[in-house]
Amino acid sequence: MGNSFSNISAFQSLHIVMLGLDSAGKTTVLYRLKFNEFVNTVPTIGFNTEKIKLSNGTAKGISCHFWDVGGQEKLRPLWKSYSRCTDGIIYVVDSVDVDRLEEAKTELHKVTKFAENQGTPLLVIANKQDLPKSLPVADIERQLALNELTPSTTYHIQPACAIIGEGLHEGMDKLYEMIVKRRKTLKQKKKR
Ligand SMILES: Nc1nc2c(ncn2[C@@H]2O[C@H](COP(=O)(O)OP(=O)(O)OP(=O)(O)O)[C@@H](O)[C@H]2O)c(=O)[nH]1
Ligand SMILES: [Mg+2]
Repeated sequence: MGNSFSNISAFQSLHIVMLGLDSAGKTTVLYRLKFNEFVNTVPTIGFNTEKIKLSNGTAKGISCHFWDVGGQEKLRPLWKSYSRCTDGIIYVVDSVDVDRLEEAKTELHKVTKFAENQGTPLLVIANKQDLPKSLPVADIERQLALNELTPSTTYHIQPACAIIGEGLHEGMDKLYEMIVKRRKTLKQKKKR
């Protein structure tokens, strides 16, 4: 008997792009998921890519091909081509970097407006929740104006600490659920 997730085979790789401002913690998330340990990072010039088999939660056993693109301003023009036609977008936010939340919002809204990204499920990771001055998730959700994203965008915002990995598997489960739901909807539309 299959469960509601059975229509994505464990052998099929999901294509996931990870975006967000520089220093948000994208590469730390990537290597935490890959090696299940903290890896010290340097700013990404270009991108990192890893194939990762998820090891926990409802998405356990699902293979994902992650693309982690550098977030420095000069690299952001790359985001458009890397996010094109992916199964899911992860947007990592530094929960302490309050001064740049407006910038993070602008860049996120830009990405979700690209024609090729219409309807792509979005996981927002409110990272660095271990730090004492981290903003609560509800505040980040409001400041990023997630409810004003294009109506076709389904999203989940997940508090996390990439250093110890807290919240990452919960977030991936939610993203996976959204991807499965979207595939079902698209399949039903095709049948009609
Ligand atoms: N306290 C804390 N620090 C974190 C966390 N996640 C990442 N960091 C730190 O934040 C810094 C930037 O992390 P990176 O993963 O390199 O950030 P990035 O988003 O890949 O940055 P770019 O490659 O420049 O786009 C590093 O010093 C990390 O150790 C977290 O959850 N908590
Ligand atoms: Mg990086």
